[in-house]
Amino acid sequence: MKWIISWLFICVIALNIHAEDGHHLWLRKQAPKPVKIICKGNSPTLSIARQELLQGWMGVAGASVTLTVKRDKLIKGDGYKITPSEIQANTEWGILYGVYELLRRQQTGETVKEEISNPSYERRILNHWDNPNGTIERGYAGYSIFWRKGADSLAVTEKDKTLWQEYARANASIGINGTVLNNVNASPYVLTAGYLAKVKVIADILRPYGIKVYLSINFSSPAILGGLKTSDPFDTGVVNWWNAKIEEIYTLIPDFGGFLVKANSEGQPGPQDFGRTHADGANMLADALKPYNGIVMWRAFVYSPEEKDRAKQAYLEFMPFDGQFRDNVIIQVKNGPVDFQPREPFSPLFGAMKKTSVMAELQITQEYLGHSIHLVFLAPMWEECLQSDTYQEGQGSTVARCTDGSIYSQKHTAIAGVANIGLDANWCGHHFAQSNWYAFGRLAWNNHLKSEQIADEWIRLTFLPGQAKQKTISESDWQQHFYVPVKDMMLRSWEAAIDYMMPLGLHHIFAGGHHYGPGPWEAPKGVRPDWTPYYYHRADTLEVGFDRTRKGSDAVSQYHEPLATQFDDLASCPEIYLLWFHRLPWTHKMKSGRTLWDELCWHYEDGLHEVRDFQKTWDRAEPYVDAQRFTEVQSKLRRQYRDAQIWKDACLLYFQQHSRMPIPYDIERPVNDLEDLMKIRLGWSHHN
Ligand code: BDP
Repeated sequence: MKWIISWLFICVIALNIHAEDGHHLWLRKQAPKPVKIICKGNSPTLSIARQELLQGWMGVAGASVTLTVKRDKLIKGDGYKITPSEIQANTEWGILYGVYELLRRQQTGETVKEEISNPSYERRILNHWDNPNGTIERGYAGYSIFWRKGADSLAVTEKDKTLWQEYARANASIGINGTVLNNVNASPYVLTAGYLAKVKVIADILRPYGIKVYLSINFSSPAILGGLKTSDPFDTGVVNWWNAKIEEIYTLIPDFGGFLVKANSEGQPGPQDFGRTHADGANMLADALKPYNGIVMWRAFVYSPEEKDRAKQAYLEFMPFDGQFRDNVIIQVKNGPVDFQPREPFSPLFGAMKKTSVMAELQITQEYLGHSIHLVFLAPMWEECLQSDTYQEGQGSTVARCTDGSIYSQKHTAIAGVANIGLDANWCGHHFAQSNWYAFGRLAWNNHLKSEQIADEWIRLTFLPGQAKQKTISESDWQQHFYVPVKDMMLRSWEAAIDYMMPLGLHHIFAGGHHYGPGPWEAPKGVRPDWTPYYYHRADTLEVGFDRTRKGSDAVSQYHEPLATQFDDLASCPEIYLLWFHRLPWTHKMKSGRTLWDELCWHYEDGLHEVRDFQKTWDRAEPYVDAQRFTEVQSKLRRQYRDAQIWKDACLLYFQQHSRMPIPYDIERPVNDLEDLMKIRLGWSHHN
């Protein structure tokens, strides 16, 4: 009996090892072909490059590859030149990036001619909103991979080290070269000796993969940690405290990247507490970091309850300081002017700050896009933002070009993505959420990449025909029945989510706190008005929408012409931003000929139908994918459909109380009662 049990146990373990839990991301093992590597140098980074080639070569069997670190005028920063048999780069990291590119091309079947690839941004950074106790703000994939609660929070185990190495490899494979290890709502304690010792261990593991570590800091650290009476950036004691702290950090971590700062925002301390400005605060830290080549990423995410239009505030607060920041300060601006909503126009700060380095902050974690429950591929959203024309320096002044140094001579260029990574076996909580981590890295490397290309690569790297449930699958079958429909689903998924949550420019109508489900009925009662949906939709029996035209809050004027007029004028305002910029009667005639009310109803209906369609697409894909990932995604899609139905019913029934118009009869009737929907509080757990 005993031996049967142990035999069963061994079988279970063996099965588990082979179960496809998604941990390998887009880096899947296949039997490699033999390859000869010619490389003169020797270093930890070059050994990784060699090992990757040996373990992943899918090119011509027995081919030789030469790796050469040699300067070339056309190769910039950590860029590289590749041919099918050679990789040349200015730096070892460039070699590593070239190796990953070559292997990726072999895997996806894309050809390689001689070509040079240079990164769009010098710094391509993940922002982890991880707290020292291991929880993650807006994290939906389990606890932090860096920190944990309890007494052993500062301990480092072998398991941690392996995980950090896997993390470093995944990032390097898509060109990410920096990571902020803690939440922007920063605990001052990350700057204490115990935490810094752990940061050093992490930095040592990440270094060979070309990844620098950064920390978010709390502006009041000198008072809280140093016992000083103030944290005023003009106080000599405070300056000395930061100088000493920064020296301590660089003694441990000579290539430390710098600080990320959320100051005077949502209750965080900052220079304004002492009558100083953002520039005063940022420059004080920048001066202290300068001797070590460190940078300050100073966030522009600010708003206060007094401002009549939250969307205007970052611009109002930061524009007066254009040109006053040190050259090692970068202003980190969220893609939209409010806050990572399902869809926003780009922030008017992009391109407008001409004498200051500006970087975009994107959110990979799906705080406002269905957490790790909804399948939403975010590359199209980021592409829309990066390719938006600001017109600041004439046509073609896209957000991408205004931030990557092609238009303004920024000393440093960077882009950040708020990570969606946690301890879950598949890292991101949803197998398809991995595609957003992948997409961020690829766009940070090349801000002109198309979403379709990114989806294409990711699917081919992540779902190998050899892993499918059905054993014999021809390449053409896989293409037709898996690759094409799944790619199509990914590319439609963002627009679908907008449709069932907040179409036509509606925004921030989430239930308070969790930002998952609908709460359009929530109105200011003892809560800050700008933290309630009513502030954003302002629906009444006549109209709906936020008037940001010249007659309203005049947010349109923060955009450069011709955009200001285009957004202001109802005839030219894109309908995707309609209720963002305009307050309109329910009967307003849309381009389709429908009333605004009918159009709104149809968007909710279409969004819901899309999810139904995604379910079918995925069910049909069953033979072409392994059983575990199939079932897990299938179950998430079911939940997504149920919740999309709740979104539709909640928004239509709530807004109908105002519009007092019938839901078009061709649309499926709501299946929930508004009263019940209004009672749902949470239950929107982080995990499905
Ligand atoms: C908001 C999040 C909040 C973050 C904040 C930020 O709800 O948790 O701290 O953004 O970016 O969207 O600072």
